[in-house]
Amino acid sequence: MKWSSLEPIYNTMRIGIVCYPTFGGSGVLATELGKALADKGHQVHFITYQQPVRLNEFNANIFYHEVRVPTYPLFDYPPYEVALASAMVDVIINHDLDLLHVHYAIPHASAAYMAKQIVKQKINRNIPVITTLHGTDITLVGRDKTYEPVVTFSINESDAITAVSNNLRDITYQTFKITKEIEVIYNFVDVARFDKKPSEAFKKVIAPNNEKIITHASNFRKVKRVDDVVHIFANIIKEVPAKLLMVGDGPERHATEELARTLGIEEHVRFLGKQEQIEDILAVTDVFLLPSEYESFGLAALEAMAARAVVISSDAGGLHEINIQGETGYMAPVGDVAAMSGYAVGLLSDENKLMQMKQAAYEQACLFDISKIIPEYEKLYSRFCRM
Ligand code: GMT
Repeated sequence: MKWSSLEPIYNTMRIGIVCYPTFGGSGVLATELGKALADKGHQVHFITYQQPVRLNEFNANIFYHEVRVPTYPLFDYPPYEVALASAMVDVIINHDLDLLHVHYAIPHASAAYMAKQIVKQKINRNIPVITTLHGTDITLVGRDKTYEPVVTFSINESDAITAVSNNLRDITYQTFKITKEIEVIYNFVDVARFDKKPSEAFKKVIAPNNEKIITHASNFRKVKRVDDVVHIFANIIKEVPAKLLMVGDGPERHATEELARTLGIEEHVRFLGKQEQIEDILAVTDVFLLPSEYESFGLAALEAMAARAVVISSDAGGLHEINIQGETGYMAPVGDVAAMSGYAVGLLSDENKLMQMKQAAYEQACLFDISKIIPEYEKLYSRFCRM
């Protein structure tokens, strides 16, 4: 209950949070936000099709409502959005929610619009809807013609819109005809959770000869350029003894494992799959690689920095909004494997520089600590408080 000592700036609220329950950044962020709000005394209702992965502790202020999508032989595609909107209506009315905060536009913003209309008609109440844009809902999926009209409409119909970085806000304005203000509220990290003492026993297992530890964590989608991670690592171990930890799973995993074998470096690479205790892995990490094609923000990078790992990444999207070139980490153009390898080798060969940058990365992460960002969401919510 670390929040209870803080003075609330207004009364507590009943908040509905809609997100993807998986390991993706938007779901992680939404879950951590809900947990923090519950710790501050707000009542939080998660509405989603599965228990969110980071929702792993009991809190009397947290409620989880599972969206069930009944199947029927006629449905080649079970209508999740309809089931979700109906669940939203049920929770809004029966738990007297003050507002709905949806994370990731598709299909959450349009389902929220539908729920809003139904609640208006049923009980003549206007339920405020806040939509937080996370990245691929805008940059990859949302801009596809198949979805664009609905995405544009439902974003514009939201009572407030937030984006997780300036870069994502700008891209949203460029991509869609948005008629409202998009407010930027940066993603956050619970620094206290990630600033862990490295486990010597774990380190010994991973790097028995005190090799440097390099980590990558993602959903192994094309946008993450996981093959670049392996190529960068192959260059690193030509100069510095090191081990690579690949955390997560997704469509590119098998090809990436194959690449490690083709390059003959498989004995130095461990594919760990999805991991809930990412902070234990980050605690032993020296360098975190994130060479993505695009990152609206790069929550994984921020979590690594909070764990005192130095992030070497592409300079795509909003990554430069969290990392400072040459001070807290390094960035290079997308696909510039040689530059990212060079930065890593230079850093890992200079122990003083490595220590100094790890500390700088940690201090930078502290600027995005949960205690600084949660009040921004509360302030936003308070604009919609019922008096
Ligand atoms: O990175 C992903 O593919 C997952 C995706 C998601 O929506 O779960 O992450 C996006 O949202 C995160 C949380 O706001 C951001 O930190 C990631 O940068 C963003 N990913 C992309 O923009 C590719």
